[in-house]
Amino acid sequence: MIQARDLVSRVTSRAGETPGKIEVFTGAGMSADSGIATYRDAHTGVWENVDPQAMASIDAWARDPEPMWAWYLWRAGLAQRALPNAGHLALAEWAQHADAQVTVTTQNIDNLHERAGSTDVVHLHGSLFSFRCSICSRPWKGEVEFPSEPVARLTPPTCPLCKNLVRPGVVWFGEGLPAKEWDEAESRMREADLVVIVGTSGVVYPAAGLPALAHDAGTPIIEVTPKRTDLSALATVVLEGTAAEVLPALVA
Ligand code: BV8
Repeated sequence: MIQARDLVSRVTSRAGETPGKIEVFTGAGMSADSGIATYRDAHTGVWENVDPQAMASIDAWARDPEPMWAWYLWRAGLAQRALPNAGHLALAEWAQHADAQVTVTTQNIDNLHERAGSTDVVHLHGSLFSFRCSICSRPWKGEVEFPSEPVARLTPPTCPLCKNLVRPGVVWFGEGLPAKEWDEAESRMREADLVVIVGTSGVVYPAAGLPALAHDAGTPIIEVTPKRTDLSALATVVLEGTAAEVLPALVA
């Protein structure tokens, strides 16, 4: 932790100079302490009970959208009932009080960073709380009820403009990431003076390739994770522990 604190103080104590830039890159482990299952942790991963290809891909939607719509609304309800954890709150606190610019780029589709008070959060894989027409892509802002229990099927609404099905505003496997968010994430990684990676296995591309941009630029990287990941080799220092334990200590 000493080395991590030294990396942080080098960025935040540039009195008189332009404030340092800290980019925080988060994955499902960031929300684990809020009770939201991660994707790949064996005993709890959200995909433990669901086949990822069956539920998070375009052809699954084309085949049968109703189970997918039910699964996403259930997950949105889980996320809505979850609370930001001490890790989310520490990051929001850091952005408000550090004399550095702290930005968050997340692979997560929950809204816990925002609800903790982080302001400029980039979502690489979309959000459980945004919806759009599956054909004309018009944003859909209608009323939607999140089920409190998992249900097998729900019928998606239809787009008022073209009458096609409304879909979740998330990125499925085989789909490209949103261009604006991707470009923003790339430039943040390239311009950061320090990168903090929290709670991602580094398995899902192209998002998992982002920290390499910072590493190639010689930027120090702190990784916060309970166990080593595919990204640990890029880290200057790996802080073993959970987001809710380590981030408050690091920010303090
Ligand atoms: C694309 C939204 C092309 C939906 C998600 C073979 C090799 C390489 C790549 C591929 C390949 N085959 C296919 C691909 C591409 C594929 C991919 O990467 N597949 C992987 C599985 C191999 N990628 C894609 O399809 C992407 N699109 O490539 O498109 C293209 C380009 C242009 C035009 C058209 C097409 C799209 C990927 C996005 C998929 N959508 N989510 C939904 O959620 O339903 S991905 C999903 O995984 C989430 O976003 C999640 O965040 C993300 C990454 O997972 P992690 O966040 O890392 O979560 P994970 O469980 O893995 O890890 C959690 C970590 O936290 C663990 O390390 C754990 O130890 C740690 N942890 C646990 N507890 C805590 C903790 N840490 C801190 N505190 C704790 N308490």
